[in-house]
Amino acid sequence: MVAFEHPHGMHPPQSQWELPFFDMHHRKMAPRLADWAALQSVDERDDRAACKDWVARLGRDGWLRYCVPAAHGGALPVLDSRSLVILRETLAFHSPLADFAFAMQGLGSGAITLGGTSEQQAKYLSAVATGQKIAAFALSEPDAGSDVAAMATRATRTAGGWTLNGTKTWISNGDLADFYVTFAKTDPDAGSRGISAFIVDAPRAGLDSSTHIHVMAPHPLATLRFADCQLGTDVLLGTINGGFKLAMQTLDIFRASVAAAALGMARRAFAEAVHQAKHRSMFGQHLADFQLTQARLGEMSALIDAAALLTYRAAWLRDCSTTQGAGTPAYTAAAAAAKLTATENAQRVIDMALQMFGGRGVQVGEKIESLYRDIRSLRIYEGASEVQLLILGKSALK
Ligand code: COS
Repeated sequence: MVAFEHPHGMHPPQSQWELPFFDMHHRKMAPRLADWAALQSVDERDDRAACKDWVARLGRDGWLRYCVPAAHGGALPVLDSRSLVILRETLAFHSPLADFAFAMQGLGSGAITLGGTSEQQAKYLSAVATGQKIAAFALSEPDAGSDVAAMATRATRTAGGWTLNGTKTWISNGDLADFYVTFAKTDPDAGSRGISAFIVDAPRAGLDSSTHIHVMAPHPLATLRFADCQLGTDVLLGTINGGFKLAMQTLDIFRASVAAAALGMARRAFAEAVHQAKHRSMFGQHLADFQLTQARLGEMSALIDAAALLTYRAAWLRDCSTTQGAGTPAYTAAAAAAKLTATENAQRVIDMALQMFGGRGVQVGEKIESLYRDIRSLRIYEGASEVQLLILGKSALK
């Protein structure tokens, strides 16, 4: 499955959507999206401005509607994991930042879709679907990344609602978002059973998001500092002390889509490598004529296929389960296997592709060079590879 040259740039392969995991509406949507993405041109030198631009375009042209259910302006009755997979794979093929902008609308609003009241859903979800509100998910802390239950941010009840104190960090869309779904301890001695979720509108007094974090690939991140931040009574999301499970259920949905983003980047690197192999002359022949090159392309192709099948299986399992993301053990393990395999395999595929470019591979401005930086964080965020291994190990022992 090789990408092909489109008049407006490289086009991702489409034959994977014929696999039995997908339905007719997926097969219709995918090429429309690929055509749309190929026509977009966004100046990505400033990642914050670019992210806003992508959200506006994705909202204007209806793609963000796949981040919310139909009752609130969404494209389909419920969040459909296979549509999310197609969107992320295709967007990441063209622009990892476009994929990021799309994904954050879903991850940032996912807990509202799963656990919000009808008032909360009405207030936020249709604005997320049109791109009028930018969403964020504030879970990680300086001393609580993989170990979510160790978080120290504290929410205390007041006469008027809640007060938040603490620090969240590595927050995607930090200082850009209109609201943060924020997790905080409401019963500090109860571990994972003492965490609740809150919807925090921004900007607001008591919330400082001015510390931006710069990373190796464009990605708007910031630290959030809550200092006696006063919130009303209507901000509690889901049940009191039910925040850990809500966070895990939200991550369950989006982990399979992170796998899809990694897959999109791997497919792009593979397409670039095939193009390079066919066009690069060396020792009187093309790179593609060397068996070494053919073997390398074969290895890349197998790594991509393995990642794709696990990713599509995870999405299909969730869409076809009656519980729709309620964290069934089989689905949680399938999403973990997909995220682990697709991100690790994509890193290897991109590295192999870069090697085929020689010096050009590390030249700033080359697509393969930016992919090499773009892929790295996917092995860390939304559950590092080690967390996915733990989930799979626990599941095996059950
Ligand atoms: N869906 C629903 N419930 C879940 C769940 C899921 N996917 N995973 C765990 N739970 C429940 C468990 O059933 C358990 O419930 P009870 O208290 O009723 O028994 C509870 O949550 C605690 O589960 P567990 O003991 O497995 O939690 P741990 O503290 O050991 O943490 C890991 C488990 C490491 C898997 C979790 O903390 C994790 O996913 N960490 C990574 C977080 C992450 O992705 N961070 C990135 C932030 S977003 S970029």
